Amino acid sequence: MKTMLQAILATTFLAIAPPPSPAMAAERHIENADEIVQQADWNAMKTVTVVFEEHGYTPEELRFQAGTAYKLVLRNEGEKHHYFTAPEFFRSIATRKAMVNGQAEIKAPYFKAIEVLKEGGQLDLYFVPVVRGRFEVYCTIDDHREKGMEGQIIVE
Ligand SMILES: [Cu+2]
Repeated sequence: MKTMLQAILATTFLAIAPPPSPAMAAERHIENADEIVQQADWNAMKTVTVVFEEHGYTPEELRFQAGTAYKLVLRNEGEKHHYFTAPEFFRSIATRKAMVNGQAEIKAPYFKAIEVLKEGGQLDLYFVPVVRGRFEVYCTIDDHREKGMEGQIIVE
């Protein structure tokens, strides 16, 4: 099963060297994303949590392994609403679904930005990183980014 996934990944972007910069990342979502999601080992899924506060993400730097299944927990513990805006990153991954507090499940090929509401809002994103590289994430509300609400996402 894993070999199959590696084969699928190899036909996508992983064979490209050096890793693409964010500007070179796909303008559309990963074409065989459904296949990548189906072949991934979800029993071995890793959970990564990012906490939003005024004005920053903790941790500031996220690292993922291409081909591994992840649940990315986005939790806003701040007093304001905040965005997790990362269009290049979202287009570079195979998205399985987003879940909101176990009450709603959203299936979409990819997202551009996710707003998590203040004082405890949470969204869980299930995905498989595909394209290796470095991507930015930032908050687009008011001057939050200038105040430090930005981070790096590294896919190895
Ligand atoms: Cu913000």
